[in-house]
Amino acid sequence: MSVDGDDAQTVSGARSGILDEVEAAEAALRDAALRGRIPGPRAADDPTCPDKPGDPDRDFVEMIDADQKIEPRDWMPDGYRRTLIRQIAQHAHSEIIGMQPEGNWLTRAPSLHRKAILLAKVQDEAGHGLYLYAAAETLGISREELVDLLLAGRQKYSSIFNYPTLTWADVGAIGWLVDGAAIINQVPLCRCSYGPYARAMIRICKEESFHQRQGYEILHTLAHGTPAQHQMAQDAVDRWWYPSLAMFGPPDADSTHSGQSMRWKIKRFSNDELRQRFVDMCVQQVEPLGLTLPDPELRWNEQRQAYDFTPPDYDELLRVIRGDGPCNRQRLAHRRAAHAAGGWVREAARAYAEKQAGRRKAGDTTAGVGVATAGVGAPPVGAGAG
Ligand code: FAQ
Repeated sequence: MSVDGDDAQTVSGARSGILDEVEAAEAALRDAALRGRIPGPRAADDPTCPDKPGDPDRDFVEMIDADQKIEPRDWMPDGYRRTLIRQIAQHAHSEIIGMQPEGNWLTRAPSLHRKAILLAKVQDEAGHGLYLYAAAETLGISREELVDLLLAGRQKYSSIFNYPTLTWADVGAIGWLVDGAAIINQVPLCRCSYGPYARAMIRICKEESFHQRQGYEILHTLAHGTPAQHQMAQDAVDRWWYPSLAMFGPPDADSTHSGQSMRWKIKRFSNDELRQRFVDMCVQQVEPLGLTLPDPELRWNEQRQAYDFTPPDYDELLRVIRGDGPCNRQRLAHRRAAHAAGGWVREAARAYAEKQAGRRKAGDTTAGVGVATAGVGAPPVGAGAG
């Protein structure tokens, strides 16, 4: 059974609302580029801009206040650069490590059709990781360095990917809840003040919206199947609900970076604001599934115009972030092994690049054609999304 009638409207309504927000962010990016920019902030001693005695701090704040994008060649405070590298790297690593829980079901998907869809989805996550590493590279750090930091356990990835996928229904719960949380968190990042990150997020959000839909459809099918299938779907939702709520990070009062990141317009909403949005969206969507959310305290609060809910266990979140979740060791060990096994591919790519560079030097203009990157580093905006 597929999602149809009113049920389809519930999930499609939320989906098109999300896509509308992404389209609006994309249009705003285009407008900002067409409007022309205030000359970007330059370091005070920048020789390319002698007639602009610099107050780079002031210019930077002016650009942010005017909702213009900071681009890679603009001067930026060290803290802004460090924060972006930290967040974008953590985001990229999450996409790559996040392939493992669902990848675990590729060989056991219940039909060829399901397998093909899941394969495409897992492959999309790899693509997201690559756009994000490319965006981070525009800040002056290489992908190799970032990968080394991940493998050495010195950079984080999202807590959510340290939980196991025990049944096929978990693949549905990840799509609906984990991708759903990712979208709620990431749509505002399409308006992030750093151009390359904002542009990467436009494309990622469009794809995440399809991911959420596919997870919802898996759960809907199971929930309307046999009693055993229904129970499997409910059990998956029960296990993934609180870890999904924890994805939004610590509560605002304990969030180290939110205040400054919001002033810099990297983050547009606080952790708790986004968590609330997610809860309100899920309450709407769970009903057509015929399932329930595992929270007896969940109820509409007329005064707040939002649902009250039980927060996740933040001590558990801290334990998982520090490396003590159910699958942390397994996830990193698997990534390290995959990285080592892929050494020959990197070696071959390096040899190919060197050969092409040699040919270009020798005057061959066709050398290297067709070798493209994600192109997130430069305006104009919004190309090729969808
Ligand atoms: N897990 O001060 P805050 C996906 C850390 S992608 C681990 O509030 P911030 C797609 C935080 O880094 C999912 N660590 O931090 C997919 C900081 O540590 P530090 C990933 C966490 O940055 C779907 C400390 O706690 N999405 O799912 C977590 O302002 C399906 C204090 O926290 C992104 O990365 C956590 N949950 O806000 C793929 C989105 N929460 O560095 C496959 C971009 C917090 O000081 C399958 N990132 N920490 O040692 C963000 O929006 C933000 O970085 C937050 C955290 C909201 C995650």
